[in-house]
Parts: sequence; structure tokens; C-alpha cells
Amino acid sequence: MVIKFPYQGSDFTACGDLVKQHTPEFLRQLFYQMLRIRRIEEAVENKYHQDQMKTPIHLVIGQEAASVGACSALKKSDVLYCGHRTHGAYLAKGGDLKGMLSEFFCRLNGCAGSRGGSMHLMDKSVGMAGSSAIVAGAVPIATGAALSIQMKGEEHVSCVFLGDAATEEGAVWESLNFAALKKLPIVYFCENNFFSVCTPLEERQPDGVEIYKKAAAFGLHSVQVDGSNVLAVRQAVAAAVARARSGEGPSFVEAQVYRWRGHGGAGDDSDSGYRDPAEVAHWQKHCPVDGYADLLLGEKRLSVQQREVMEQQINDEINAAFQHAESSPNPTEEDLYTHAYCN
Ligand SMILES: Cc1ncc(C[n+]2csc(CCOP(=O)(O)OP(=O)(O)O)c2C)c(N)n1
Repeated sequence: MVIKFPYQGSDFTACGDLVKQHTPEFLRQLFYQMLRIRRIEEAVENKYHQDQMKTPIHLVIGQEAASVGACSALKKSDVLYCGHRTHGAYLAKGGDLKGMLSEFFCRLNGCAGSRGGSMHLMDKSVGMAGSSAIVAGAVPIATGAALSIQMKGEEHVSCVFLGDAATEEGAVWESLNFAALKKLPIVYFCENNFFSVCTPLEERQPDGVEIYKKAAAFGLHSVQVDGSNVLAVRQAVAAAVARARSGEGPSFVEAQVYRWRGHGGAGDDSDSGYRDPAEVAHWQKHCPVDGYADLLLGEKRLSVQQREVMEQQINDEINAAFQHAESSPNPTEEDLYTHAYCN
């Protein structure tokens, strides 16, 4: 059994000297992206009670390093699928913030044309291929995309984000078996945040059977990584992507993370009793964004002033994007008949 409570924060030396392998600009870019996601999520959360965003939301606060680390190893042309917790994946893959917020407000120029809401963000121009609110629903679709890539002899790869609960669905294991059999160019990226809504992992899966080991048993190259360590996540996913691109087949990366907010909506819901608020506080002490900032500051790859400039830029972008979304047109009755297909 994985014990989630004694987590002691990212060990940035665990995978060799990763800081030296990247340029200062690249290291700062990873930080910028994590900070951007954090601030966007906070802004969404703050405004959610106004009830103008007509969509359920599933915040990724606490899981930013997983989104950014994984997507930093993908090219724009690589296709990404995910489940209901989409915001981090969409933004890290290069999705447009105005398009995302407009989608939350169900406005016509939302990235899914107001039809998807937060759980169905997509933007083909950056390879955000789609998401499904059906737990594990995106996994066979991403596997099919990988088969298509292989059959067409294309060079890009397919990647799918899934939660720990998705590994309780048969479709995941059918997909993994097929991908391993056919050596498909795909990376299964499992964000294990230890909960399915309010049910902890230890009440859903047998003690001592780790998720990544099950994937290995299906014949996939499979690793477990600290999902709060952006550099470690990037390293693991980059290796998996390289394998997929060179025809070595599928990989499974289990990133252990912790969501700070409730399963859905704004705020923390720990007081409902399904998890100990002290556990949440413990993980918050080991913040993936601040921990990485401290590393960069210590290694002189980031200055306090650079961080302030980033905060300002992000703040300006968020304000402009909210203004854009809130002033965007609502769909009309006529719009109901566009993008509708029937025979
Ligand atoms: C097939 C299916 N069963 C149940 C649900 C209800 N449901 C929505 S999210 C969720 C938990 C998902 O947990 P996980 O996949 O670990 O992702 P996380 O929310 O932790 O990011 C459940 C059970 C669903 N959407 N689809």
C-alpha cells in the first residue's frame, strides 16, 4: 500500500542533477506554467460562487507539476486526451485561456463552442484532442488514436491522462493489453491522487498492489514518479514519449499527486469527514509550485524580481481573459443546430 501521509516533499536530486540538464529559460518556463495554472485555478475558484460559470469544475490545485511536467515532454502535434479534471492538461498543452474561460461561462466562443464545459475542453490546434467525463472513457479513445497514428506511419504519439479510479474500469486494462500487443505509440499518464471522489484508494484497491505494477504485468514499460516534482515527471514522460516515437511501444507513468480542493466545485471538502484536514495541510506544506520556486531561487535560475514579473503577467492575462469571457456572446437558439449531425 502506498501511504500518502508521510510524503516529505520533492527530492530534486533523486533523478540525477536534472537542473543542470535544462537551460535556465526552460526551467523558468516550467515554473511559469505551473504558477499560471495555480493562479488561474484560484481565480476560477474565487468567482465560482457567483454562479455565472455554468459548468461543473474539477480544480487541479496541488497537481500542477503533473500537468506541466507531462505536457512539457509532448510536442504540439502529439495528441492528448484526458478525463474530467481537464484544466491543467488543457493549459499545459498550450490551450487558450480565453477559450477555456469562455467555455466555463458557456459562451459561444468557448474552446468547445459552449457545448463542453470544463470537462470537455479541446483545442485541436495544440493537440488537445478531447476529454471524457466518463471515468476511463478517454483511455480507449486515446488507444484508438495511437493505432491510427501507427497505421498511418505518423511520427507523433498519443497520450492520455487518467486518474487512479480509472484503473478500476475494465476498459483501461483492455486498452493496455491491446496497446502492448500492438506496440502502440502511446503514454498512459495516471495521476494517482489517492481518491475517487470521497473514497480513498485503500478502500477500493487491495493492499500492496501498486497501480504501475499492474500496468507492468500487462507488458508495458511502467514507472512510478513523484507527481509533485515537475522535473521528475518530465523525465519519466520524456522517456516514455521517446519509446513511443521510436516504435518501442506503450508506457505507463503513475504520478503520485494530491488534490488540495474538493473533488468538484470550489473549496476544500475535507470537513465532510472523508479525509483528515491535517493530511491536506501536510501536502500543502510541500507545495509543488513553491517547492520548485525555492529550488530555482537557490540554484540562481530564478530571481525574486523575475517571479514578480511573472505574477504580474499572469494576473493581467487572467483579468483580460475573464473580461473576454464575460463579454462574449451567449449561444442563440439557432446555434443549437450547428455541429449537430443526423442522418
Ligand atoms: C464510469 C463512471 N463511473 C462513475 C463516475 C462518477 N465519477 C466522476 S469522477 C469520479 C472519480 C474519478 O476519480 P479519478 O479517476 O481517480 O480522478 P480524480 O477525480 O481523482 O482526478 C467518479 C467515480 C463517472 N463519471 N463515470
